[in-house]
Amino acid sequence: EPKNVAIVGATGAVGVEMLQCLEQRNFPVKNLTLLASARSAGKRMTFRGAEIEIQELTHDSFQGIDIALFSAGGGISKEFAPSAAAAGAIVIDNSSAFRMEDDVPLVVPEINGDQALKAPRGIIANPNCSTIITLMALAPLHSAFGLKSIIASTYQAVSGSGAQGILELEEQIQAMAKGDPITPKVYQHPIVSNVIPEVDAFTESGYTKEELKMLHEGRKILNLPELRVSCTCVRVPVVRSHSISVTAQFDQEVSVEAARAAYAGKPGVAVRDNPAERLYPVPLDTTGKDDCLVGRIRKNLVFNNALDLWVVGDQVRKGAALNAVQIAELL
Ligand code: 2RA
Repeated sequence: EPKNVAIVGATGAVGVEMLQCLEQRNFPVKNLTLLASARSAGKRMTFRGAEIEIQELTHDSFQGIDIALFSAGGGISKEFAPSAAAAGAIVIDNSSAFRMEDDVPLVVPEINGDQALKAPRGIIANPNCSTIITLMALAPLHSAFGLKSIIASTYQAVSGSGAQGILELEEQIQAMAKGDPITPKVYQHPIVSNVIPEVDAFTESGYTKEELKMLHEGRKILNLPELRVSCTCVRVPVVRSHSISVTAQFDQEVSVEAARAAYAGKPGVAVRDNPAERLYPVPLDTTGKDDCLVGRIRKNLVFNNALDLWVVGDQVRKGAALNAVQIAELL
């Protein structure tokens, strides 16, 4: 029956997309509460043709809320998610704040949706966008051949840095066109006509937090504690879709035909793979769309029982907002 839903971080790139997903998927919303910082309070957003005024987020914002979708950064989630849960809401959190907590399920509905029904703290975590998109391509292959290891390089859209990232790329494209100087604000280097091998903070290991998310979240979501993952995450001048180049090793013999067949009937992912027709996934084709696309499937030339593939998906949608709304639909 209809639910009272709150979006925390309603004005952010993901928050806006969450509202659109609720609307487009006809989620049974009784009342929609939009919560954001004091700076955004008072602004209005439109939901199902009606204007809704944004309210300032406080610890008392969750009375009567059934489902609270959070996408306002880890700090806000850490501070306010417990209050939302205490008020009786189920929290679906897009930040990394709770993902690795043992009593918080980390859910991609098409892969481990049943976990969403076991949320003892009233908090369910949405995985990192590049992890979701990569696993949408690997889960069907894991079922078919038994996944052992992943070597991945990501090509991550600037939307992963939020609206500010999209603005930075747009501004720098203009500046470059006019021959104006380029002063990076969001990233360490110019992102226009460049690629930056630094997503999230560096750790002692030399890997960034983003690269380690693929390892730790991949193990938890697939329930494969021995899964080996080595990942390089790169920011590229693309607006909204992440692309990932993957080499995956399996327990069993693999073939391209069997791999393509493994995707048949799998929701949320589709094969676009026909080299003769120069058909393969590209970011502009997945932007604004629900499905992740997989192509360039071929047997790896170095390792046994290994496949190379290329997967692309909309970072704001399936990488964040859509996945969160799909978890809400499971509830
Ligand atoms: C990024 N995955 O792309 C991170 C957070 N969305 O920056």
